[in-house]
Amino acid sequence: MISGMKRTVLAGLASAVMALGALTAAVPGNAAATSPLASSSFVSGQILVKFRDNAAASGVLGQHGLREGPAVGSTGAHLITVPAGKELHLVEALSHNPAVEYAEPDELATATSDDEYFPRQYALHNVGQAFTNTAGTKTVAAGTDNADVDAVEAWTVTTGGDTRVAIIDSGVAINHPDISSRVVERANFSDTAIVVDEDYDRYGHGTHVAGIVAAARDNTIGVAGVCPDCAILDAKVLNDSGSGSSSGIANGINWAVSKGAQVINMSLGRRVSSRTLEAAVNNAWNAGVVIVAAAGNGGTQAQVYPGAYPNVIAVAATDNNDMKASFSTYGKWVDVAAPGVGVYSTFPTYPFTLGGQNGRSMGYDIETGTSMASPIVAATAALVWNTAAGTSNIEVRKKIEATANPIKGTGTYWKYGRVDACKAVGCTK
Ligand SMILES: [Ca+2]
Ligand SMILES: [Ca+2]
Ligand SMILES: [Ca+2]
Repeated sequence: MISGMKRTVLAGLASAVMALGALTAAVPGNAAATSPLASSSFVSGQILVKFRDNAAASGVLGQHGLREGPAVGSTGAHLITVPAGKELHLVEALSHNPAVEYAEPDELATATSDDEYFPRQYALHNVGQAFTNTAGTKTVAAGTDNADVDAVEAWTVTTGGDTRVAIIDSGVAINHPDISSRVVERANFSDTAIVVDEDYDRYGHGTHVAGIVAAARDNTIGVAGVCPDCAILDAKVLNDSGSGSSSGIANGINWAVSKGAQVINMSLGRRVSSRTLEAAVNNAWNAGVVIVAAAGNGGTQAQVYPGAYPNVIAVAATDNNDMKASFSTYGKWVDVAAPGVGVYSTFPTYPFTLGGQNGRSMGYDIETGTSMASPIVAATAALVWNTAAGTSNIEVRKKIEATANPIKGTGTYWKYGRVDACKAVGCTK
């Protein structure tokens, strides 16, 4: 009877956990005509034009249905408002006019991050860019300016200061050039035997979640984490197929607390509550840890644990237009939202289960789910720990919830809004 119950528990958890990480249908698969590079490299809705004779400006612009705009300092160029999507077309047309010395897009040269895939990380910095997956076989259609958590702006205040974030998941790949160096401690509570290094994450989920939190920023390769100077505590509780037990997860939580975790992320869950899991969560909260978990991918209001426990921040998923993802679990019990559709991050550099299931590339690729939204919030909590509000887990949680952007659906799909890292750390935009 005991073993039978155990099997039931394991099966329930496995399906729920698989569902959190294994969604593909929500990523738009249609190839858009827009070149991802072109659309990601300049500011939408404006171009720069310098006239040979400013007296001709009004007439030339009028031919294209445009109006004069303000001078850009003493450069002689003017900033002209144009319809979004027409920037390159109008630059081309105006360049051929003899009265125009030059016309160019307003290129984005912000001090953001030189990481190869950073322009695809709309969750951190959304300029309305479209982008593809690593293989170039799927396009995520252009989103909306600033449907993001403003991580770049938040970094002007803090980049994390070695704050310890525990990733309770399928493990973090060893020897990954963009995330492994951020892992300060690791332990295995899953039923996977670790024989060689690759056994630490053959599923791929934990490596992706860890990269969302703390991938190395500004090292030219890969992606940048929301909290790029955070330290990762890698608690492997899920096996190669993404399933784990309540006892394993509880042990992972206890270990994380003992290792000084200030934030715990759990991109996992199931419909059935566990008194052991809840006790571990409450002990961690009482020890001062901020605890964040995925709301689930059921597309219903059904509560998922551990996210539904009062001491856990439950996170729903939005897309690059600040709309609720269709698959995201929602409801008044869900606390906040964060981007969770087509989120770029690290994957193992060797074959892994999610790669085969969802067609993801080795090294780096997109993944979709509330599993991807949760670590964005966990990383934001880690950033807040490095500010004046970082006096206790109560204050950090309060700051994240109070500064969330009340996007459409707030009050229905989630209580507080889509998390805003910039406002959470008190930066100015
Ligand atoms: Ca932004
Ligand atoms: Ca990087
Ligand atoms: Ca909760």
